[in-house]
Amino acid sequence: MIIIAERINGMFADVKKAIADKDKKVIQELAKKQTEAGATYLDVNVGTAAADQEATMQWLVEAIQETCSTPICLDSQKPGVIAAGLKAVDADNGVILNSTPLNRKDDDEILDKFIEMAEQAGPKASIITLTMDKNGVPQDTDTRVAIAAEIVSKAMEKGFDPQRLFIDPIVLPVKVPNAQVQPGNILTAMDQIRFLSDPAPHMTVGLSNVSQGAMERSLINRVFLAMAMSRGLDSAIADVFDEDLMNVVATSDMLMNKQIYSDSFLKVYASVNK
Ligand code: THG
Repeated sequence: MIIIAERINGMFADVKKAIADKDKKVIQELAKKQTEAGATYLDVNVGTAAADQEATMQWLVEAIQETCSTPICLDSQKPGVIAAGLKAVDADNGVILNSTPLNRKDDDEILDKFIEMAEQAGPKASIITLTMDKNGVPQDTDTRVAIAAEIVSKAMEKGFDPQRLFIDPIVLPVKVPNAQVQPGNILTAMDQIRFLSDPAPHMTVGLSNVSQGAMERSLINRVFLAMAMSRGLDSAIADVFDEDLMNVVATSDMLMNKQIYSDSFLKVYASVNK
């Protein structure tokens, strides 16, 4: 399971303040701790408050790379902010460009831009694409799958290996009125998205979205993660500081035969994924 640690995001008050104060230490501490907790990648999102998003992205990447070599997941829907991050990022280490829709009303070519930036960054660069287009976020399974199919075929046309694609079916908070059907729709979409190419494209989700505003957040996150992993989810943007959640990751990998069973499988998972 590819775990993208979510905490370096300007949506969190401590990160927002660190950005405003140019306080590297807070960011570096989060980078190190998330790495120790099992992060495969570190998500980096400047949030909405940053005055200059491009300069902030670059500053965050530089600060992180001074203290750890965990690959970075540049999180912005603005190609310019991704490009700024790429200037500083060590792409030979691996990098994810997160995220682009299939297309957007004001930018029909956004997916092409992300693919081009990933190609320029080198063979270890992947992209996360949302099953979303100029009409917005689909609410049903079929539209999600149809958009995912267009994403995969566009990548193939451009000679971009589908294995460098992470498809994100967009998880919405279960608590939103009338949205309670969404988690089920997403699982059904995953059943189909995994067969769009062989080998399958990666699939990822912003896991914590599902429990936003709800009680029992960790429980909701954990159960949805286990359900999604059984449908082929092989990556998630998640809270690595939630030990129970990380144990669910290890256990689901073991139950899905991705890691050999031993009585100490939890410890083995933790040591292999440090
Ligand atoms: N898909 C992709 N990228 C994403 C998302 C996605 N990036 C951002 C986000 N969604 C994933 N990251 C988070 C990070 C935090 C939370 C949810 C998703 C979260 N934050 C607390 C909240 O809103 O309640 C903030 C708490 C605080 O302020 O302290 O839940 O879907 N590709």
